[in-house]
Amino acid sequence: MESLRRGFANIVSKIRKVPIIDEKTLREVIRDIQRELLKADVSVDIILEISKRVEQRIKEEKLPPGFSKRELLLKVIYEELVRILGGEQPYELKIHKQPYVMMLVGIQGSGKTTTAAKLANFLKKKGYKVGLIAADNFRPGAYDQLKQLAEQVGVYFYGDPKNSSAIDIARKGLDYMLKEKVSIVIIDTAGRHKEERELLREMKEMEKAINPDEVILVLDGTIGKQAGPQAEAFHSATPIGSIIVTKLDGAARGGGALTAVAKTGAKIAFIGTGENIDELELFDPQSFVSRLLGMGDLKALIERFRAAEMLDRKRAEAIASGKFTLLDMRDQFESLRKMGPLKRIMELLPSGLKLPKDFEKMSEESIDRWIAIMNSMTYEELLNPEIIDRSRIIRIARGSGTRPGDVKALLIAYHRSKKLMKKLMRQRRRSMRGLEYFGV
Ligand SMILES: Nc1nc2c(ncn2[C@@H]2O[C@H](COP(=O)(O)OP(=O)(O)OP(=O)(O)O)[C@@H](O)[C@H]2O)c(=O)[nH]1
Ligand SMILES: [Mg+2]
Repeated sequence: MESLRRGFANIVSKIRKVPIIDEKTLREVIRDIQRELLKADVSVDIILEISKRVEQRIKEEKLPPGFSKRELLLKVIYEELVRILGGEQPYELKIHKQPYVMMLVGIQGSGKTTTAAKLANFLKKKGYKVGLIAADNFRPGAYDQLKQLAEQVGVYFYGDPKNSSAIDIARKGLDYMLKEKVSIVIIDTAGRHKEERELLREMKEMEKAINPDEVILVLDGTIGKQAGPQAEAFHSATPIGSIIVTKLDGAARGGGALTAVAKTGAKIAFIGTGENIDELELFDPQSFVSRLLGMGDLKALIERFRAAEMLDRKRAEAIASGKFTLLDMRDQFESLRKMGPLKRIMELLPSGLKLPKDFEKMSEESIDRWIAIMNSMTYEELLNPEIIDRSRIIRIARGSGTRPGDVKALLIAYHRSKKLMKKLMRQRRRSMRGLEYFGV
């Protein structure tokens, strides 16, 4: 995964360095992302999907005030990578009964036995009383391998190298664990068959006989996107509760395995990142992507976006309840500026119309200044102008290259408009009642 990390770190630093995010840089960035994902063995359809979505979202999504296009691009890349890795909801271990029985399945050499011990170690550290059962009576040495690991971790163990029936071993093992009041039992199975079909059939049999609470598929991360079809084959034989992808340390194709598996809809619970007993991690797409992009401040950026999105919802509520905010005022000024020169707009108005005094004094420059002031405010300030105190006024003035007096004048005008709007709303409501009569 190291090369993928380096690749994405380069993309991020490029996004931070380019002077502007225009169409050309966007195309370049998307091409860089494609190249990295291709190197990681991510399948072409997933790569095309992510490229299309990044491009589309950058074009269509509106930029909340106080954010740059650069930040939006980082956020979109982050979110799209999280999405292809399984989304924001990570796997959750739900131990709902005792003993809770987990059965590990997977093809030969995928890392079942090692992972069984790692998982036992992980759960023991969480405070559970854990037991391991060696239901692999096929591979010579399988029993000793797990027994040794169980001793190393310090958990309960059951196995019987003389018994030729794996199902019988599992049953007897469960009896033993029940007697010992073990709370989580992990059953290690054989991955003997090169032929997948035969293995799937056996797995089904074992599953029926033991009825485990969770079947965990162990997949070798070095096989890349092939992990997808393999996960699907297993899943159609027995519903897979969760997946563990192993050997992600140094696996250049790890990204391919993770995205292919996530696409099947199965939850990746853990990833194996080394041969040692403690090299198992709960898989959380969000923290995985944060690390991949190598940015500690990314989380803060995403949180700022989330906050802005929440304020967006609040704004919708404010509009629905008829509250007039600085955002509305800015919208009005902006559309006024788009209409053309002020003088011409004035000429178009009916001659007898008496304009408010403020309006007559207004010039293009003063409107632009007010827009600049409002652009220097945070979204929260625009929505709740009441919170703008002295220190905020000074900051806003500095940010917009104006004087604090200008900011104050704007706030006074806002309060006057707000009162006026209230009055107008009341009048309109009254006259609406009249208009209803005419079917308007
Ligand atoms: N680098 C690395 N090696 C791993 C990881 N997980 C397992 N291995 C290695 O992969 C090899 C096979 O692991 P096992 O746990 O024996 O695999 P298995 O699925 O039980 O194999 P069978 O019992 O033959 O089906 C061993 O050499 C492990 O040390 C991992 O996350 N990283
Ligand atoms: Mg094994």
